[in-house]
Amino acid sequence: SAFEYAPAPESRSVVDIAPSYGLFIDGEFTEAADGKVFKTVSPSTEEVLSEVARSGAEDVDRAVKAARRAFEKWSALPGSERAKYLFRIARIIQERSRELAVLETLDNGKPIKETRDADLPLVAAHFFYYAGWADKLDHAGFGANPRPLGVAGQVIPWNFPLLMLAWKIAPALATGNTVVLKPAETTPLSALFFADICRQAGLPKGVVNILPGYGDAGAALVEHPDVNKVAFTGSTAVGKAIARQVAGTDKKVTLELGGKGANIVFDDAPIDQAVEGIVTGIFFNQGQVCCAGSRLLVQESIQDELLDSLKRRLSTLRLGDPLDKNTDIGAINSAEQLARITSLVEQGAAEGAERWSPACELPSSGYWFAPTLFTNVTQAHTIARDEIFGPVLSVLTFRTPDEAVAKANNSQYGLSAGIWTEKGSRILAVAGKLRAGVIWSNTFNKFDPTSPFGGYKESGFGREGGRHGLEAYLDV
Ligand code: TXE
Repeated sequence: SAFEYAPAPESRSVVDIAPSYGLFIDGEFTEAADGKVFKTVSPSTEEVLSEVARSGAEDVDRAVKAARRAFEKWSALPGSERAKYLFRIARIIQERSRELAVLETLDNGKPIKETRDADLPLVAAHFFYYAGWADKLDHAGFGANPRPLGVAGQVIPWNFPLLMLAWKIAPALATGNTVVLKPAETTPLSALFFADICRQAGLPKGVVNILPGYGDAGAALVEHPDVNKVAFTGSTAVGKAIARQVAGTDKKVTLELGGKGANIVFDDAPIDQAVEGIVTGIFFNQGQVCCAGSRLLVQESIQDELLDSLKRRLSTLRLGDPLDKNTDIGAINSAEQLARITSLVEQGAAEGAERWSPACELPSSGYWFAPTLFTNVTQAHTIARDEIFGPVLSVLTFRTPDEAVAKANNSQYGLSAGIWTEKGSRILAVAGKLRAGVIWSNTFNKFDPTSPFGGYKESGFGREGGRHGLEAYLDV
């Protein structure tokens, strides 16, 4: 079975999960005003992990009011004082990273290898990085005395729950804003754990408020008249709805939406290295990554060799218990997401693309999808156009660099791209023509807090990360 090679898994006893959690408003955990709750389940087992208070409009109002009250003092603190809190939060995240990694893996379904080695180090790095900015804002070219915007309403998705929280909260606090954040309904636990870390760090009450709940709570937060800045990561459909909602108000908004990244492999690329990059590009986090390299564009002359090698590599991927340190492919985050992936894959086959998966037994409970490769894909196919957000790679071919660029840019999205070649001049020439916010060469899905991240076209607007990420939270 998928579990037979599993050595002792990282134990879930590493982290205490309470049977129920409240909302975090004004430094206290509290019930929802209407008493509503929802269950959060582990996608790999369907076990109920906890029952969580569900925010409604009244809770949003309470939280925004608390954030507004806290804003007066927080924004008046010298940057060096705000930095101390952020450094403290960063250090506590490091100290508690084992608990957080297990918690995130349980609530999200992603492999412990990823939460331990990618998510958590990046989360801490983000807080360290923005802590370093807090006392330097006057000297960073924003002009004298740049001002925070006020209360930031932040809505995040489930694919990198804690990392998306870090991308949103760290720059907001460094610049003197206060925050009301709504985590996704399928992954509320690490954000609530983070609320506890804020208390442990002695963060003043109301500076950070966490409102677990559904889309209605997100919409109420975006709508609230006392929210000055909206930051959203999620689907393009909801991003457009939010853009409509804030149009005609004075709210600032950044949107980080879907993608259909092209991973372009030229005939001079080292094949083994490219195969690793393709695998990381689309199977990291089960492909539930906005900047995933979900379209492989391979130069026609090396197609056969590359695909043979890729198939051999996919046959070695281990799918199963996400708490097992050897697991490469974990569970899909929810039944809804699994249904979305399944339906797009069926459509791909129905439209005539050729489907291939390695032999791979799926566990009997939980939400699972085998790594999947589609060849004979044309640009007209739905699987070459729509974001699947799953472990599914669509392979297209090209003959010339210009054709590669044209195909890569033939998308409603423009978030990420990859270029594999030994020729430096080609990297620069091709990168200059790609309409994507993030372009990797000879690597993929590498993240760094110093680098701005965000999309062209329907992948959204605004940048998170780096110096640019501060601008979104300042009046300059
Ligand atoms: O996204 P939603 P879903 C893409 C991916 C995926 C698809 C659907 O293709 O298959 O979106 O995923 C909150 N006002 N991405 O349905 O609904 C919601 O509660 C305010 C790409 O999960 O956009 C959650 O907190 N908020 C993406 C968050 O929005 C609303 C990551 C995201 O959920 C709302 C996730 C509303 N009207 C999905 N409706 C990426 N860019 O990485 C929902 N929400």
